[in-house]
Amino acid sequence: MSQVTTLMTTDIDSLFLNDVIAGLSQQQKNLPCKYFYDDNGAALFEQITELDEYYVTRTELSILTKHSQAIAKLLPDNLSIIEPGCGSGKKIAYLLAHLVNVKSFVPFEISNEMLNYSLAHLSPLFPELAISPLLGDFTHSQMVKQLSRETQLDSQTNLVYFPGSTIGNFSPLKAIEIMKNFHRLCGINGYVLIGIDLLKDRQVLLNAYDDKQGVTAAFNKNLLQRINAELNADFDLSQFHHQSLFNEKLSRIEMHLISNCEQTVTVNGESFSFSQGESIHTENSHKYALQAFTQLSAQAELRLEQTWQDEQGYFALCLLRP
Ligand code: AVJ
Repeated sequence: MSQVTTLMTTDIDSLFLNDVIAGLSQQQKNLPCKYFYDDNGAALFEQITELDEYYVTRTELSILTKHSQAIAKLLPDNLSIIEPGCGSGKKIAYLLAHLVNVKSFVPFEISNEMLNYSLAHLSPLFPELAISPLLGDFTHSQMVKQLSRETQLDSQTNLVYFPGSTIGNFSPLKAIEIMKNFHRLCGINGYVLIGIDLLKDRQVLLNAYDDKQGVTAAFNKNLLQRINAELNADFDLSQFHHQSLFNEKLSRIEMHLISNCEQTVTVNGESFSFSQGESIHTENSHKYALQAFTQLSAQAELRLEQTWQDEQGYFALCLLRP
């Protein structure tokens, strides 16, 4: 079994507590969406990807099925592939199936559970492949800098693979910072392949984040459950409900948890009061026009070389290069 390298500057539990306290102390209460993915949250997200309303995963996989061979043809031999936030590691398999002589695959994940899952999934499929798993948070620029120094990844040619429209979770400014880090990681002759969710009919977007079965609502509320379990908190889950909305001005879906009543919640000894109808903002999912994404990439000094889309124009895979 491959050796997992851990890129953790501080204890992950105290980071979680600090982030939760800081988020709930804001005027507009918020919680970082990266904490959705504990074991239960990761399982709920897998369920979301199979919902009729959630076109995102299905559409991206159809693009990968159709175009992986063409994408692979554009990439050189002896490539190292880094996948930040690889999750279950299923999406890289499409590309790996068409690439020869891959030097190494580096799954980079904040969840140990998901990292192990991706290893267990990929090792038997690609027994020859050198897999070097990394446990860490790719949103921390310091960690990414440490990574490129220690592994000397920046002196070779790499592909940074970032599917799933994970980039949509970040504000444009943070997205630029992350793409700058990808620029550094891929090396001067490298490649960055990013999946983005495109702007589309509002109702299609809203349905994707508020499904009939309530899986997305459960996914959203699981964050409170996790905070209760891990941070000694007492959120009453029956007193919050899920809400999603489309913010036209900022071109993003927002998910919120709305307090059903006036109430006080305690987290690790600190009290937070909620008025009736007050929200905790839990996630943004930015939807891009290709033009806007091209401009964003340019600010990270990456230029768009090629894109692949589905027939409905719901989703795009974008190949970027320094
Ligand atoms: C994993 C970030 C792509 O924004 O669509 C799904 C997460 N949130 N349903 C997204 C999510 C609610 C998802 N990403």
